[in-house]
This record gives sequence, structure tokens and C-alpha cells, in this order.
Amino acid sequence: MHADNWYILGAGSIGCLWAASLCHKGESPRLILRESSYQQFGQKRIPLKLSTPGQTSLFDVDIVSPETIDNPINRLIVCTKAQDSLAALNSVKPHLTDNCQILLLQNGMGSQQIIRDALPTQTVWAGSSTDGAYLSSPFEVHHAGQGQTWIGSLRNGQGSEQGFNDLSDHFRLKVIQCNTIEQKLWEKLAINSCINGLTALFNCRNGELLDNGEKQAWLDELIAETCSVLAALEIRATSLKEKVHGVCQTTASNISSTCQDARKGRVTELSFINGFLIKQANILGVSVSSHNRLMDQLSAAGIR
Ligand code: KPL
Repeated sequence: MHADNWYILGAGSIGCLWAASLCHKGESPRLILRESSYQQFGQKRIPLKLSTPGQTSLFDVDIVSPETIDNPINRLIVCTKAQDSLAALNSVKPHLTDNCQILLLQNGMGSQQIIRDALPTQTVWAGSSTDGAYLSSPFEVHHAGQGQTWIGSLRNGQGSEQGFNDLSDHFRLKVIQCNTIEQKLWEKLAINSCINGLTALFNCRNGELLDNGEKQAWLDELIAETCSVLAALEIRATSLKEKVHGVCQTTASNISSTCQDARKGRVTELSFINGFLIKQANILGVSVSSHNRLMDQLSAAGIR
């Protein structure tokens, strides 16, 4: 395995955060852009700016498109939105080595499992992250909230070998390997399924959901239904209500990722968050009428 053969698919906030963090570690990741975005840049090496409260660093990073990749990919981090990840991966599939290690960093669930099944020979990992990052302009990423990223293989028995072990040391992001990544993905999905859609519908900040009124009542119904789905799936989820209210308090001034997408008129990741939860509930025969009402009202408001 080439030590420096890192590719990152997607140059949004998470793609840029990971690319800059790998550069900081001394690696030379290449950022894969879609053909149309790639064509907009005259130069194929771009300055990537990483800002944290109190410090700014600049790195030079190679950009490529699926058409211009000229060596086999053996380590790939997929940082596109959930709904774009399969098509993005298919665009680079001819370049993946058979034992390529792939790390998927999408919100929600469903997209990771589709990709795992589409790539039977490669080792597919998923990550669940609490890092907060945003782009102020292309290739200018702000690491606003230091969190942690749990990573684990999506295929039983795989991933304990080399994989992404080297992400655990001398890396500015906190990466923790775990054998229960599906549990971690569910824990995050559970919280996002209660907060994100509601903030998009009411076009409000996370903290405004705790209004002791209509929003909070709906929030608490969503939490109760989510708990029932998790219980039916036998997924451990203690004190979801305290956790969700806690996230609303600690991120009170945040505009959730879904609300940001809705404001920009972009397709949100809700079909991989609430949509995935509703699908599981239907299979299990658990009633999720508040989640259904939320999705119906979002779609009536033109938020997909
Ligand atoms: O993960 C988030 C998101 O915006 O997607 C929360 C936790 C709601 C923070 O804004």
C-alpha cells in the first residue's frame, strides 16, 4: 500500500476538513471533484485554508476529477452527501484496487449499506462524527467545533487489519475505532431525526426547538417514537430525551445542516435520516405518526 495514496471524494466542509487534517499529518491527499467543478479551476493544485478558533493554516492540495485520476486508489474517504454518494463512488470505481479501504462519512443511514453491498471485495468502513465544520468559500474550511469520529468496518470480521489504524495517532481529528459502528450511526441518526427536520420546517436555530410550546411538544413526540423504533430494533439508546434536549442546548445558536440545505434550496439528507427510520418502523409495525406528519409537512413546504 502506498503510504501517501489518500483520495477524498467531495470538497464540501467535511471533505476539506479531512483533506487539510491529512496534510497537517504530513500526508498528500488528493481531492476528487466532479468533472464540472474541476473544469472551473485553471490550476490543478489549490491552496486549502483551515481555520480553527485562533489559528489559520494553509496547505497545497492536488485536485483531480474521475477522468484525470492517474493511479490506483487504495484509500478513499467519501465525503459527499448521502444522496450523492453511490453515484460519486461509481464515477471512481474503475480506479479502486480490490483491497481498497473505503471510509464513508455520510449522515444518516442507508447509503452506507447500499455502497457496502455494491463493493463486495473492498473493505468498507463507516464513520459517525460530531465535528462541526463549515466552508466560508470554496476550499476555506472552518473547524468550528472539535468533536470525535467513530469509525468501524461495515462487514463483520473486516477492518481489524491495517485499515485506518494510522488515523489514531498524530492526527488533529479525534478518530476512535469501534466494533459497533451501526450502534453509533443509529445513536446519531436518532438525535438528528428529532432535531434536523423540525428546524428546517420552522426555519429556526436548534435552541429554538425548546420553546415550551408547539415545537417542543412535537420534538418530544418525535423522541418518544424514535425510542420505540430503537427498542423494537433492540438498539441500546438510554436517555434519548436528555440527549436531544442537551444537543439543542449546547448547539442552541447552530443552524442545523438540514435547515442550511433547505435555506439554500438543496436536497436535504432527510430521506437517509427520518426516511430510514420510517422505513424500519414500517417493517417492524411501529407507529411513527409524528415522523410521518413532519415529512409530509416538509414536502408540502417544498423541502425534500
Ligand atoms: O448534527 C447536527 C446537524 O446539524 O446535522 C446537529 C447535532 C443537529 C447540530 O446542528
